[in-house]
Order: sequence, then structure tokens, then C-alpha cells
Amino acid sequence: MVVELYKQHVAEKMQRFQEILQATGFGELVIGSGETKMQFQDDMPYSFKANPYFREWAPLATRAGCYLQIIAGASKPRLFLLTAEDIWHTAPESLPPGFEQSFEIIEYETVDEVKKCLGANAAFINETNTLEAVAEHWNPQAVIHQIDYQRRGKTPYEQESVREANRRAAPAHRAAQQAFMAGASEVQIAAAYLAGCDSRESEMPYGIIAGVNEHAAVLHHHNLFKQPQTPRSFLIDAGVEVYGYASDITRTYAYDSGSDFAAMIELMDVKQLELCAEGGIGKSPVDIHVLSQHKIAEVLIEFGVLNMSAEEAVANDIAGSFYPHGLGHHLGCNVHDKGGQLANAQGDILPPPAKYPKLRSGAPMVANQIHTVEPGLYFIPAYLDKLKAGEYAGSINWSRVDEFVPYGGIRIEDNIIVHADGSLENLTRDAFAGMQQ
Ligand SMILES: [Mn+2]
Repeated sequence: MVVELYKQHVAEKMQRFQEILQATGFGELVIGSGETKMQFQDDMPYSFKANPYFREWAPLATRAGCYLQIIAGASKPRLFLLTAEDIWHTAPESLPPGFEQSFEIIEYETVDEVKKCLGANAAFINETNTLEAVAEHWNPQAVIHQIDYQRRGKTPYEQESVREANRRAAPAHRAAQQAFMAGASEVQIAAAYLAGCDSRESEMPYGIIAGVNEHAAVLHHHNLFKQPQTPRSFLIDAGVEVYGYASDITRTYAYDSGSDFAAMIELMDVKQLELCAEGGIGKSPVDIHVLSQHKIAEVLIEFGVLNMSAEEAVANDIAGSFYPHGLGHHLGCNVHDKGGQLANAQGDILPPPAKYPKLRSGAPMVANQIHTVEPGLYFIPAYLDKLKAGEYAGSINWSRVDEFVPYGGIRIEDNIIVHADGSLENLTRDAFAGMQQ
């Protein structure tokens, strides 16, 4: 079944990339997976991950030195695989069974063999110019914009990969929650997560964010603590990668289910689901972000943190001090998938509004996009200090703030497909629900 989906995927990409070659005037496009990088003055390599332009075509995320060649008018892409003898390392990752049918595969030992197969008018995408393409043909921006733009609409294979990445992450999130409830340290919780999805740390689509108590207010808390804390709250933001495609999921838990913080999580969950339902073809992610600022303000008012209307809290950007990031982003073979700000295939940008410069997606939604929806509410000491010194300090109930600071904050993040028929599919909620059966 997945082999069929993959065949369709490569055929669809082949058609889209033929159009890119026509639009940009290149005769062929070659995409390298990348090279293994050594640490400075050492014989230890950094862990390798193929770049997203390559992963979009072939699920060989750990295989360095591959090249994909798409020639104008050809029916199949060529895939060059480095097969030099190497007794030191485990054999490199192979394509899943059946996937090789989508390529003309050429095994090579030296890069000169690849160079001999290149046409004169080839564009080349790779971190380093290993094929010695002329400068203006190496990572030409016009081609990169075209690729990023077509990437907004995910093929059924890409959708299934992100769906499966959600299915595999759900039990890992459950294992992490249980480790937190058992009083584990952040490092031990991350280990429980990895065991729960049977993955190496190097396979994670992004570093596991696992914040206990106040650490839940650090948006990207990666330096996980080794000493266990007396558990109050826990925020975990972690995904799984399947065929090079990511899931990106956040959950927040309260240790004491009777606490105000637990009730605040419940209300955030209601608001998050309301925001998930706002997506749709032609909808503006900027509008939904502004709506999400209002909803966070409502939560703060409901829990007695703010003594002002939601409208005032948004207009004066008080809500933004508790929720200082965007509602979401595109998701695919980049965790923050590219194309979210592109107005067209030529690379014109739709910049975020001045008030919300961190928004990663401004372009109206199109069919088959995958978006994250991740509203947050945090008690961040640096921002609280600024509010206390600012003109709206009198509209904030500081004793209430002090009660919530030890819990850090809340973020709830799901992955949503905007389907061509207008329906929305919540991959994350479905994955958690499917696990409980
Ligand atoms: Mn995210």
C-alpha cells in the first residue's frame, strides 16, 4: 500500500519538477543528500541528516553522498548511491522494499562518476558544491522558491507519513507523561519518550523539549535537567520522523488534577480545539493567529489574571506577553516547512504583520497543506517584569500571577491536514484516540 502511495508521490513530484525546470530554464536538477561533517580537530562526525530537498524525494535521511537527478522530459528520476567499501560502519540505510521501482538507480564509488552523468545546464542543490557546478547554477534561488512553493500541497504519501509520525508519537507522549507522574527527571522522561517510539535520539525531527515545573515557560527548553523535581507541571514538545516527515506535538500536564493549573489546561484544550476548527482553504493564518490572541486573553480573564477586556488585552499586546509566539506553521519534511510566507512561486513574500513578526505563515491556506495549531500561555519571568514596570501593571492581578509562575506554562499542539474537499483532519487527536482502543 505504501509502495503504491510512494510511486504516486514520485510521479506527482516528477510532474511538478518538470514544470519547475520549464519555468526556470534549466535542463536538469540535481539534489545532493549532503556530506558527513567532522568535528573540528577531531575524527568524530556530527550525526548526519539528509537535507529536506532530498528527503522530499527519497526516505534516506541518514545516507550521505546520494544524488538525485531529474532530467527534463525523463519519466523517472535517477538516484546515485555511494557504495564504496567501508568496513568501519554499519551498511548505509536502504530504500524500503519496493521504493526502488520509482528510480533508475546508479551505484557509484567516486564523485567523478556522478559528474560524468551531468548535462551542461544542470541546477544543483546541495550544502556544499561537491559537483563543482558553476556558481549561478548552485542553489539557484529561483529553483528553491519554486520547490518551496509546490511543497505547500502535500501528496497522499506525505500526508500518510505525517499521519504515521503522529501514530508513532502518541504512545511515546503517553510514556513521557507516565514518567513525569512517577517523578522522573527531565532526562529520564526524554529516555521514556525515545523508548516509547523505539527511536534513537538522532532520529528525532527536533530536540525533545521536556520542561518540568517552571521550565514549561522556556519555549525551547532543550538542556534537560538530570535531577528530579517535585512534580507540579510538565510540558513536552516532541515528534517522530517517518520517511523523513515529521510530527510536531505538544502536551501539557498537571500533577494535581484538582489544581487551578489543571483547570487552566482544560480550558486551553477547549480553546485549542476551537482554533483547530478555524482552518480551511482560503483562510488566513494571520486572522486565526489574532483570534488565538483573543482566546488566550479570555483564559487569562477567566482565571483572574487580567482585569481588562480581551479586546484591550490584545490591542495593548498584554496577551502577547503571555503568548509570545505564532499559532502555528507548515509541517512536512522541514518541521517548520518552507513556503508558509510565499505569495507565489517567484518568491514574493507575504511578510508577517508588524505586531506579530514571529508568525511563520501568512499565505492563505490551500488544499492538502499540513499546519500545526499550537496556542500557548506562559508565565515568563522576564516578560512579567516588563509588564510590572509598564503602564498596564494595575490591570494585572499579581498575586494570581505568583500562584501560576511555579507551573511555567501551557502549550497544546496538534497537526491538521486541510483536505481538498474542505474537511479538516486532526492527525494528533486521532492518533491519541486510536491508541486508547
Ligand atoms: Mn510546532
